[in-house]
Amino acid sequence: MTVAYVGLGANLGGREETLRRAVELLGEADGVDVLAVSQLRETEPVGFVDQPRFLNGAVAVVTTRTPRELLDLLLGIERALGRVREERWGPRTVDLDLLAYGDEVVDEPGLRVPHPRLHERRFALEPLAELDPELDIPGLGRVAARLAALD
Ligand code: GSY
Repeated sequence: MTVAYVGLGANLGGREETLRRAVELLGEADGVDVLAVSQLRETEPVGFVDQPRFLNGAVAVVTTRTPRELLDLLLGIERALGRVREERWGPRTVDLDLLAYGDEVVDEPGLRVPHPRLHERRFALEPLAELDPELDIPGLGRVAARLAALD
C-alpha cells in the first residue's frame, strides 16, 4: 500500500462538479481508497494566461496500484469526464496529475513522478501543503518549505 497524491484541475464547464465526480470515480476504483481531499481553490492560469481561471485541488489516496496503473486510471477518468486532448497548455474540462507516489521516483516514457513541474506550481503545492505540510517529496523536500520558497 502506498500513499499517492493526485492534482485536480479544471477551467472549462462545471468545474467543481467535474472535480468532485473525478474524486468519486477515483474512490470507486479497485485498489484505491481516498484518504483526504483538499479545498478547491480558484487560481489564475499559469503558462498560457489567456484562458479562464482554474479550480485546483489535490487528493490523497492509498493504493495497491503501481504508478503506471494509477496513471492509466487517471487518464481513464479524464476520458470518462469528457476530456479530449486539447492543446498542451490550453483550457481543459479536467486534469488529473499524479504528483507523488510514496517516496518513489519514476522516469519512464509518459510517466514522471514526482511531477516534473511540481516545484514551480503554487496551484499544486498549496493543496498538497494543506493535506500534509510535512509531506517530503523526493528531490523537492517538504512541501510547506517549497511553497515558502516561492514567496
Ligand atoms: O496541469 C496543469 C494545467 N494548468 C493549470 C492549472 O491546473 N492551474 C493553473 N492555475 N494554471 C494552469 N496552467 C495549466 S497548463
